[in-house]
Amino acid sequence: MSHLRPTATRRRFLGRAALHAASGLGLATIAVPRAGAASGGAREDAVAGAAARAAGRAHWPVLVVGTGYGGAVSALRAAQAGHDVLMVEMGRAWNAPGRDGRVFCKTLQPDGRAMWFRDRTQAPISSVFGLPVVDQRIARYAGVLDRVDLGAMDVYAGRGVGGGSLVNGGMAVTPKRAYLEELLPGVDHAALFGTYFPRAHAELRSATISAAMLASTNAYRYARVAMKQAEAVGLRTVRIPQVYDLDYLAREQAGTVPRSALRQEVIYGNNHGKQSLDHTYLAEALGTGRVTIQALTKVDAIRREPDGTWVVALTQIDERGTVLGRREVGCRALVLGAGSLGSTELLLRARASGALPDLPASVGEGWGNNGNVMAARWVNDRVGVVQSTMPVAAIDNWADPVAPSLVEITPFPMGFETMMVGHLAVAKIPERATLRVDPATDRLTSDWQRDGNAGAIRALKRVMDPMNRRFRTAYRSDLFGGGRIFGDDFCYHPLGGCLLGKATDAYGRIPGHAGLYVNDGALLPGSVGVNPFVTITALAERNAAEALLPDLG
Ligand code: FAE
Repeated sequence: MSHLRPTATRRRFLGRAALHAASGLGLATIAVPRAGAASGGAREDAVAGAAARAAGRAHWPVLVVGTGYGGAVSALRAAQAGHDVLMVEMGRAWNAPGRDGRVFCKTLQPDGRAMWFRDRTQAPISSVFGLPVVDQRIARYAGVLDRVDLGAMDVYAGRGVGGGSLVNGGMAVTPKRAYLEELLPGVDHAALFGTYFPRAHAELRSATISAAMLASTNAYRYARVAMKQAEAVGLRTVRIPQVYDLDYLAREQAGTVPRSALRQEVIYGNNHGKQSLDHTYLAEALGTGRVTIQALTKVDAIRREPDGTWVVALTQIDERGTVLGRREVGCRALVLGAGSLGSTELLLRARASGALPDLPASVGEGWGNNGNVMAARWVNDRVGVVQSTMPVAAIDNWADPVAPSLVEITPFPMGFETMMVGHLAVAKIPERATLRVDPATDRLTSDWQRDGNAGAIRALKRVMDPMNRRFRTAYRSDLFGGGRIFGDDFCYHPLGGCLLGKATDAYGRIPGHAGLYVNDGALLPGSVGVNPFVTITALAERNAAEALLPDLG
């Protein structure tokens, strides 16, 4: 077998098989066995191996923290260039079915699999028509969705092998080039848009729904109603790419395969159809035979030895949260892909503890919520009982000179006719906050202000008000608690904290800390104007190709 040069498809197949085998057996260490490789996962650098053995710890050429978009890209590209990679992920692998035969729990009847060590779910919507559709009692477990309290702003994040790709809405939107040029002046945008965005879309397997499918799929009636009303008031509507397999969705609609998008599944994971990272980048990375994923293992701290070796302190838990052990692992290159909050927190703690006192002063700065705000309208029209959870259409109001935004058309799949349509706005707002670790509570917090989203609300109102006026429809006030119309105190798109070209060089390297990289949403300055995972992926591809791989040699 070793004489074959595996194709990407074959690598993905091997990687998926390894994920299945490991999660079926309840193993936290996931790898495709490679002939001649050291057992137990630790594949040592020839030079650093002796020192690592003397220190009693494993040593890897490359260690990646987190298995989200940035981490997955970094691991795949390093492995393809011939480097052995350990990926450390605090969440579990999501591939083995539970006792009910499902990998992920039901959205409207959640259990411990729903949330990261909570006694109750904490869903974005607290009720509909006064029905408590969420916030149900659950067992404490290493569930797939986390809600991190940052003071005036809560942040949702995915936990598990695949990071945010496990829980997100799959919208794969390329930002406006002019806006990204404004945000990232030190980047070659011809290369980013000419090479790396297409590469990201291809690897993520995004596709745009055809006009015919959008027009004919019952489960997108809600999108058609909102598009028609938006167009009637002169707003521009667009179809947006998805990573959910649209062929699978068509088969769901035809009733020939088990339902996922048509069965209300999204924020607590999709049992079918979603081309999350464990089906794409991570499967391919594992399939190289050079990547080992250590799940249910958190990186608590990072430091550097005088000889330049990076050392991470790890805690491994089981799915119930029991600590199984703590240890240290060394590496030559340390890539932080723990997401905006995770990567920034590791750096803030390293600076505060004195482990890395010379980290740039700007670590923690430039954090934002990507102008996220949610609301819903009663649309006075039937929107359908069965609705696809995977949005494929939006109102593009970016040309608005007063309050630009992209307003996505989102479902409310309650299992009955609601006559309402949801909207998630991604608005251009200047508000940014600084992340810090609060010494009193020892928790990550921010100075985000409660009214920080006022501009995003204004942008969303400029889209929704004209439709309400024209169609005599109304905002819903029964979704976010307290009669509020806008869900403005939580976000899905945390960005920043370790900005490209400020806390790092133009490629995610931390200045003065050779071998330390940030390659995830922490690099982006609080806003990209669209849902961010394609941008995070494209930028990570660029940083891997133009900095990480040349540095690794
Ligand atoms: P991320 O995907 O968050 O991965 C970081 C990983 O690191 C996670 O698996 C963590 O568990 C892990 N981790 C963190 N700290 C540690 C540590 N100390 N030790 C070990 N592991 C650690 O980062 N974006 C879109 O573009 N389109 C959408 O439709 C969309 N919908 C969303 C819906 C929801 C409900 C949510 C929560 C997010 C959504 N997003 C969407 C946002 C998107 O998923 C997010 O921007 C990316 O996942 C961020 O990618 P990163 O690589 O930065």
